[in-house]
Amino acid sequence: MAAHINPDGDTLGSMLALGLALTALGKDVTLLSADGVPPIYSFLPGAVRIVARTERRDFDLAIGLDAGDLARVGVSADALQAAARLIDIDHHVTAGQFGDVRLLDSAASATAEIIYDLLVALDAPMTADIATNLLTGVITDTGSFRYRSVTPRTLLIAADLVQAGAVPDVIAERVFDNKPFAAQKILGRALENMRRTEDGRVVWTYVSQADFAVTGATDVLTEGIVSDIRGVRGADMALFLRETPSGRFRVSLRSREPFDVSRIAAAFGGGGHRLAAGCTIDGPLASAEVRLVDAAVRHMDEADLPPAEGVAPPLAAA
Ligand SMILES: [Mn+2]
Repeated sequence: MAAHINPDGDTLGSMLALGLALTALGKDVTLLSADGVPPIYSFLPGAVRIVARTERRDFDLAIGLDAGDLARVGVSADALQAAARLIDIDHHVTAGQFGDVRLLDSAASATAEIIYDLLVALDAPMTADIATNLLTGVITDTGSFRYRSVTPRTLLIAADLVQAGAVPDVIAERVFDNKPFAAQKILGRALENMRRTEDGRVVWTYVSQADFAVTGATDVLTEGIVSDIRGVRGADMALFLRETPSGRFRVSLRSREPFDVSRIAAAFGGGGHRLAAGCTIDGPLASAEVRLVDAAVRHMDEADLPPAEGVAPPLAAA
């Protein structure tokens, strides 16, 4: 079975939980993650069994987890497609769904919730190791139970996983309080460079190649910064630009409802979801900022007229 590229806690936790359960049921299981296991997830029980690729093409069954579409499992896509049967398990219900069997549930806060249901249905024993993997998936995909996707069911499942031996503070410490020094230093640069529109509704920042050089950070270590930026009071949209060695800018966009950053990203050849999207834009910085912020302000003005039905007015900037 395979996780998606640039793996997160949900895809890895879901794969490991199902992998451990199927192994306990006597199955010969291969665990694939094209981009390996990020250091913050190396504590997940069973993580040492994950390999980046396989030459085997003789699998009876293949499972893609949390992937959105088959291409997102990366190099292992071939091995999955060669299997006698392919299953897609996901809480992203997208146009890219694949496989002979599809276990898709957009009401699940994480793929880990679906795996939990599956293990209950299989009557598989809920060990502490399996529970730790599943709870990590739920915690990371719900922003520690802060997102709108969290339902009473999410919390009931989490309670059961803790009952089974998962320890929330251990997971939190390994995942959240485990940042490389350089990641905190590049965050400092991003906070230093932060700007906002006069009304405060669009906040943006950048890090330059010089910032990367001085801090020793790489692009991967900037993950999460855009969400910190969006946490500014009164901000409905956050934009984060990172300069590439060729002088272009990778951009991450985040918004609150009713604003749809995927439309702004699409205007620059990128894509994503309503509240989280990305694109790449030509430099230099000053012109990239102007074009992006203009597009963001225009989108907000359009979204404000007429006000979307059933949506609470944005909080007033204080
Ligand atoms: Mn997920």
